[in-house]
Amino acid sequence: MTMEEQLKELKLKLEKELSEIKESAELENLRVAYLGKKGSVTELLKGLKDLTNDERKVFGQQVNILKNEASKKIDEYKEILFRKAMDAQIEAASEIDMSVPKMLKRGSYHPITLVQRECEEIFKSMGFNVEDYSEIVNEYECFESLNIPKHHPARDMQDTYYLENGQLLKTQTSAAQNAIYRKYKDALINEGKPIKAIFPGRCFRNEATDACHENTFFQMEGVMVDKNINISNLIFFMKTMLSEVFKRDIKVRLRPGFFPFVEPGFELDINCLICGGSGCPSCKHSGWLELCPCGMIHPEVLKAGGIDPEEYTGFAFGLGLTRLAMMRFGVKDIRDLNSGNLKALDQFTD
Ligand code: FA5
Repeated sequence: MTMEEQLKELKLKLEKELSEIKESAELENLRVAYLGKKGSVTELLKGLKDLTNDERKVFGQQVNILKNEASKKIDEYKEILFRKAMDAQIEAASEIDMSVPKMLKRGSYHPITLVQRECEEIFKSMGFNVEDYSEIVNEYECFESLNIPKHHPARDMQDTYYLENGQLLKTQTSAAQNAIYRKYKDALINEGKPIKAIFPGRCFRNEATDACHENTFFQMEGVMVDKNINISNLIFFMKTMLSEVFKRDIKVRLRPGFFPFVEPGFELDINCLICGGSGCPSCKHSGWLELCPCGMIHPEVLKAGGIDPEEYTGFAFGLGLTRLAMMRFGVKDIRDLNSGNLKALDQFTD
């Protein structure tokens, strides 16, 4: 076969083989087979030495053209294969939700969220509005409007984090009471609509943590104001809420409690469900857990909210939502709830 025929055949063979290639590994083999040290084109170049000077000039040029063309085509093909691979990857990726971490199973609600929602549903079914309130408040909202003037010793029990502008992180959901009274007082006074509201929220206190105390925890405040509201109304709502949450009879006790914004004031404790009442770290070994202080709203607090205490009375309670979640899900240490440890948390939920 003449050199010319060999060139022609090689060119056709290369084009055919290139068109059949599907993967870049095959393409690399082809490059070696044609352009490698022992490749067909390289062999042709080596054969030039046996030709005459004139022949070498002509064919040398043609072999070099073939070599450059082959190299260019192989590069072009490489680019085509790369694009195809990228398209396939993009198509596969579009079926995946990239925002979901690959290793995690489907998320679940935090135990406190679940208990909060349950309580909200219970109170909504009894005609209460659910209100939202900010975590950063001022001293008037958190203390003064609640009958706790500056330098009152009750402030010592609720040290918190103060901002440079004088605002503070709220220590209790009671901080929203004044705003709620002001929001609904006109409807109460002019239309005779009782104020019935709950307001769950995160609270902050600068205090040492243990199995039943956190520096950041949730409470859910509830208030009802109307004519002739009394302690039996308060006890009815407390009992209904607890029996709905626990779906069984729970032993509770009511004892006197001091809060400057209620008169009289009570501490509502529940029998510790972790130890059954025998005493454990979760209940500070007392068998009882302080869950929901409550009482009849102090006349000064109603006055500060624009409501005449001679005409209206009301009750307020401050449910410890985080502690309720502990009891509901059998969480022995309150700190697990803020730990962000999924292994600890997802055992309590589906
Ligand atoms: C109050 O915060 C009052 N504002 C509650 C109140 C509202 C009384 C309306 C009367 C009328 P106390 O500081 O006891 O009260 O907290 C209320 C509940 O929040 C406690 O019973 C407890 O369940 C929960 N709680 C308080 N401190 C912590 C804490 N450090 N960690 C977890 N839960 C806490």
